[in-house]
Amino acid sequence: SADNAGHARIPLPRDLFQPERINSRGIEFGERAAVNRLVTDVATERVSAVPVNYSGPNDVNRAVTTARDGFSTWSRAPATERAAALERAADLLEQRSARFIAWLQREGGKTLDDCVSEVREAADFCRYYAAEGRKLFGDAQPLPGPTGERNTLRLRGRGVFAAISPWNFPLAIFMGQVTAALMAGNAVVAKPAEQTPRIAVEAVRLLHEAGIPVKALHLIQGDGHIGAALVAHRDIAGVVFTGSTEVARSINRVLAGKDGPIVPLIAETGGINAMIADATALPEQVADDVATSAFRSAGQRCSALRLLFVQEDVADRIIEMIVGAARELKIGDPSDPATHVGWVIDDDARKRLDAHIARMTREARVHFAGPAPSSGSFVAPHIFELDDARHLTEEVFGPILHIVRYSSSALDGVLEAIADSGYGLTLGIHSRIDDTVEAVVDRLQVGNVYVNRNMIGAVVGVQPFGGHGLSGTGPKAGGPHYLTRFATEQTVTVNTAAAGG
Ligand code: TXE
Repeated sequence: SADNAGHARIPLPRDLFQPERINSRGIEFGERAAVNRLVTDVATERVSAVPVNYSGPNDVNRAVTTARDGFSTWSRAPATERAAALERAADLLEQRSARFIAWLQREGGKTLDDCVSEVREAADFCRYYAAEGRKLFGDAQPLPGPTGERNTLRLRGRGVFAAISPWNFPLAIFMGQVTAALMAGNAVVAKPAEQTPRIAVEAVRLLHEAGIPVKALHLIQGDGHIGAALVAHRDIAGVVFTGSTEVARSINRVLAGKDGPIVPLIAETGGINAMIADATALPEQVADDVATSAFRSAGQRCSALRLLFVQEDVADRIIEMIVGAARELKIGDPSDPATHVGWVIDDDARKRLDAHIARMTREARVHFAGPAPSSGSFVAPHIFELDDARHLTEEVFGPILHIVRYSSSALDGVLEAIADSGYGLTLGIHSRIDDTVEAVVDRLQVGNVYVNRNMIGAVVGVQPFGGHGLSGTGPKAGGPHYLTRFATEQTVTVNTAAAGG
């Protein structure tokens, strides 16, 4: 389980509860009436309403049209200049980390550890894409060719990118999408999740301050309707989306139905992530890694473990130890440094998870049902045992672990069940038999595989992250191929003979 030692309770910035209109300064738009979003100050438990002006279709149109204008200048800025702006953004993020941590706690209900690592990840994205971008978007690459001509290849921005992000990493994913698109020379209209609007406002202000031209980066606010309107706009040249598989599909349909250019979609979506523990696994380590992978961040990570396959010879012992590890987790106020499991994002999420727990309690064997504070959007860790993995058909985005036993001769069936889900995001294997590990890695088309460790880890530039199939289109965020998908390639062939040498 996570170790929260060493963090102090971070005071909330004084202006945090000042109601603020999000359409100030012409940067962020909001033609429609303010929608009040209830947020809880974790320190005082005071609930207040923050007015957030949702954008309307005119705002979308104005943002995209202005961004198109911004694109013509920004796309011509030297790559070094674009990279320098991202590096300044990383510095500013670090200088203001306390403020961002407070916002992440307040809007996202995240624990201190999670907030600290999220701010770091956001800064890592800025620096990584800046460094990659300097290499990729510098001078045109000379290509070999016949004498009498000169061939070069260069990468250029596509135009205006729509960036649509989820609430579970409202700073890191938001910044990752936006900075990648900008580094590649695009202008961006970003739409954050409706659950976490203010973090996005802070992030956009910071990027403008770091040197991204106001015209090249716009923020609109609202729910899926406004996201759909953005995607449908005729001048959108690309879409980067992170969220549910269902919404990615609906974006695909909108793009497919549009007249005009073919618009690429870069999508990172969910998963029913599995872990396999065989009889050679180290039980203590499995228990610790399972508890971290399934329950940390209240299970609200796309990489989180949902389905553990444990070989029957060791199942009783391992399950008992996992229950022991789950019992140790402290659930409650995310601003308390001792807390391991904070809120789930909102009451709708809590209700959906409670309904799943009720169904599992009827249909499966209950190994653990943790206690949760009676008020607030809390969902306690739960552990269920199913007799067939196929009973879990959709991603359950919360601190709920499902376990299935398998016999030593049935590993093939386990791999089939995992493959049949159609998802391919993360996979854990605990085994000390190299051949087993190799065979599993080889058989399954899964984006990120974690061997003999927990499934938390998508360190930028170290563990590029993203999945296959129902889990997304690739390329991997924080990896060396990511920026290229935000760009078009241009080959220039010059007849050097005609030019006279
Ligand atoms: O997603 P939603 P959520 C996944 C995670 C889970 C989901 C949770 O696995 O499935 O994200 O995030 C907007 N047209 N990942 O609940 O509902 C919506 O307003 C256009 C995967 O936020 O799909 C929000 O801004 N936009 C992951 C965004 O889409 C629409 C990492 C996402 O909303 C829309 C993190 C529409 N029709 C989370 N409808 C990975 N694989 O890396 C909604 N939206």
